Amino acid sequence: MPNPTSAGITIVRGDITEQDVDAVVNAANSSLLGGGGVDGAIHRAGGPGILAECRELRSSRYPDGLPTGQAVATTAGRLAARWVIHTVGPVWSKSEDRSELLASCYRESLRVARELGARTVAFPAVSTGVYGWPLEDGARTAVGVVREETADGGFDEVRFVLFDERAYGVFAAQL
Ligand code: AR6
Repeated sequence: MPNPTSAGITIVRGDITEQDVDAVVNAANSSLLGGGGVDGAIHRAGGPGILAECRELRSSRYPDGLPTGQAVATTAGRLAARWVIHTVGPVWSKSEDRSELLASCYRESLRVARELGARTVAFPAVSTGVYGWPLEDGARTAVGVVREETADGGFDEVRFVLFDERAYGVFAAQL
């Protein structure tokens, strides 16, 4: 069971593909055509329908790819969730502060979730894997934005799903 904290924000150690929520967020890349980590797991578990919708989005709304910090939804194929919200996190940079782009991923994903009418949303720790974002900093941004965005009570639950014990501990400390 997710561990309830304040204002409908919960954390759980587990796999994002197994979450029984209205919408799961994918840590995608601009191509929207899949990759490793969360992205690979979501496409594997959800099946080819998600990729087909992503290809359609590429040829219609995002011919140059989904820009970093933005979010867009597809249906969720075989996942328990109804929707996948794909967002593109920034690659960590030592020389440039890209925190606002990371904050934007959480904010935009929740904006899309609201538009869809999703009441429960699960997030992975965006950018903290392949994209190299330091976990503590990523968790601070994630928790800060989600707190702000859920303050009006627009969601029943926003769940952070952390794949390993260390990430779970870091998010738990932030909450
Ligand atoms: N469920 C929950 N969390 C997971 C899962 C899972 N199944 N698998 C990994 N994590 P990453 P990014 C954790 O690399 O850094 C892809 O190739 C992982 O431990 O998935 O935003 C995309 O196509 C880490 O803490 O996403 C992009 O090219 C966190 O999820 C690129 O990686 C995010 O790791 C995006 O990189």
